[in-house]
Amino acid sequence: MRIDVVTIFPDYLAALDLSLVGKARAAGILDLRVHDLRDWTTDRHRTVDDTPFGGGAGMVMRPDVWGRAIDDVAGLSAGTPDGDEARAGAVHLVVPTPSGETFTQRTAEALATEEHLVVACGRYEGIDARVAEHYRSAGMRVSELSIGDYVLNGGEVAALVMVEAVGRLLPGVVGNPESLVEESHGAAGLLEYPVYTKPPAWGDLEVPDVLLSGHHARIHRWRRDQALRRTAARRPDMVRALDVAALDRHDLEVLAEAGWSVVDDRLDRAGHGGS
Ligand code: 6GU
Repeated sequence: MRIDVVTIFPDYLAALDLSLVGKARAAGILDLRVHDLRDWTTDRHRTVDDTPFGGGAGMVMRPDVWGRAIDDVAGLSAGTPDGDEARAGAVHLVVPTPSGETFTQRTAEALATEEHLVVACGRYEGIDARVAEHYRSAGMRVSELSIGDYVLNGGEVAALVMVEAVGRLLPGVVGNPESLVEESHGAAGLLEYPVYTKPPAWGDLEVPDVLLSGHHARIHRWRRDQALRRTAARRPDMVRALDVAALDRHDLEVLAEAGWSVVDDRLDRAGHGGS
């Protein structure tokens, strides 16, 4: 996979040289290129922003500078002549923005199947809205994505989050693909169960006996119970999204103990039921 990140703060992305993503790059699994947006400015001051039409606070990033940058890293020639349609269709443009759709593990999985991502990091009040509109019209897939309901100063930290979440899903990046299966926000729709290692007693805190028992079926059941309890306690939104048909009788007992019961084929907090 190739990922081009365009930003006015390329140094912010230096962390991607480290750890797992760094290894993926070294192994040739990920071709990650970080670019300075100012390389596509044409004026002496290397201006990337201007005041918003209609007034208001802050600055907006100029579409002409972004257009040159994206055309260049996407391999499009300026003026969109023949052949560019196919190239535009091969690229998925990701624009981190707090006003985007929520980036989730499902989004990461979808993006991990792409051949070429271009990540356009905005600063200030954002990027002129014509940029996303233009590339959609040109046949590029464009995803405006938020990493959560809080405000950052720019798209760089969100880009780090997205590149790491996508990068670790590329075949060969995570050493043991099994570790991708049971983790939180996987297909089961549950948070991960608590984990323990040596020593078996730390002060007066002991590892639950079942985990030392070697009884794999019981360990599996205990972990699932813990995942259900944790999810019930911490993420009511995830409990409501569970497919009731995929839960067994024991799952429903654990959820009932945690205050959740089935009402009209959906889980609801006991006593808050439907119509
Ligand atoms: Cl993608 N950008 C900014 N600036 N703030 C955010 C965000 C993105 N996601 C959540 N907050």
